[in-house]
Amino acid sequence: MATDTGPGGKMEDLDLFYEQVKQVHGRGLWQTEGTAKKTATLPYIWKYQDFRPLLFKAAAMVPIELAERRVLVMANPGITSDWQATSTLLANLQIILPGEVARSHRHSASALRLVIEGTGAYTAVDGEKSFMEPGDFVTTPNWTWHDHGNDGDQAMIWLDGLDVPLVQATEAMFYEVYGAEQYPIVNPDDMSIRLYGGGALKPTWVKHNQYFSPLLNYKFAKTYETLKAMAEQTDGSPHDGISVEYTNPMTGGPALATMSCFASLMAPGLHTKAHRHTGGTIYHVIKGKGHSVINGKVFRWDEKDTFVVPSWHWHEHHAESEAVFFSYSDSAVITSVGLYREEALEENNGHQKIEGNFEPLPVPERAAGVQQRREPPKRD
Ligand code: GTQ
Repeated sequence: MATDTGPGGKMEDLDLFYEQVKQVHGRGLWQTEGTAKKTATLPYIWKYQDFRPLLFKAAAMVPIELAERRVLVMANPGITSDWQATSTLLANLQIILPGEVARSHRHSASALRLVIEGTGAYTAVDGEKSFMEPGDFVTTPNWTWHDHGNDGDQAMIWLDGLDVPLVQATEAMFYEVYGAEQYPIVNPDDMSIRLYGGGALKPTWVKHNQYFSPLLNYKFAKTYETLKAMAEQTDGSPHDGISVEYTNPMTGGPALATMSCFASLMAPGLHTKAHRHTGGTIYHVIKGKGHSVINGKVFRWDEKDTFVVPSWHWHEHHAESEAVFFSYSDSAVITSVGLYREEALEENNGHQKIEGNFEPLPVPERAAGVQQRREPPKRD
């Protein structure tokens, strides 16, 4: 058996060598995809008109006690797992009917809500109810107890953003169910809005040195008013229009440590210039209609649609009416570790060459069994 072949040894010796490395659970780095690995996340759009009837069907067919959260995930067809919108984030639609409660639990993943329709439901975070209205941006920081309830008389639907894939990639995922349906209410309703919702004014006597914002609900009325006031003064960013970040009022940092969250206003007819950056982003259309061009493809959007611009993809937006986007990305994480990178398109006055329209993709084959599951998995 030849074990020492010298440089450029015979093929059969190399095969033997690779086999020996494999037997000890090793691999030559040059045999792997290594740094050539490309992202899997595809640019994609999920139409609300497709999902809304299915959410109501889910509400009729799947009891909330069974589902724990009655949620339909928007699964990126480029990603092998069956429930991710990007490599690091989830984008889910949750429905809750009048009188229902989605029981209390907590997890080391953080969550956010962007309310789509209905009023009268709340998210309770560590014993404080925050009542939700369309366009509100609601935070559920990591490891806080949270349940949802609907005290109103209409179904309520919102977009859930979570950083679960990111947390799972670091193997830091923890999950716990509370011992009762709801965590006890210990604070007045909407207390955090009164304490921390003052915009540039922060309370001096509070020491809040957590990783996340203490403000649980950024009301849409206030966000919209701020955006409109800014629009009287400026065109804002050439790439994103009048665009603001939801911040932690105590630090000026991101509202959630792992997810950067933004609202953008675009005037009717505005056509932004293309750029690309790291930080795969999920956009939700709060208001308006138009289209975005992502890596040369046209994605038409209407109110309440959700779409993904993956990391390092060229994108520009064209608002056909006044449009407001909510967006979130992992850029809070990548910026903090020096991985943020951005480039503006120089040629053609900053506009991409159009190569065609987005077409929905066939549903990919995923790991056997994954799509057949009919009931939620049992958890410890
Ligand atoms: O509302 O707590 O979409 O735990 C996925 C997991 C929502 C929630 C989701 C969750 C929640």
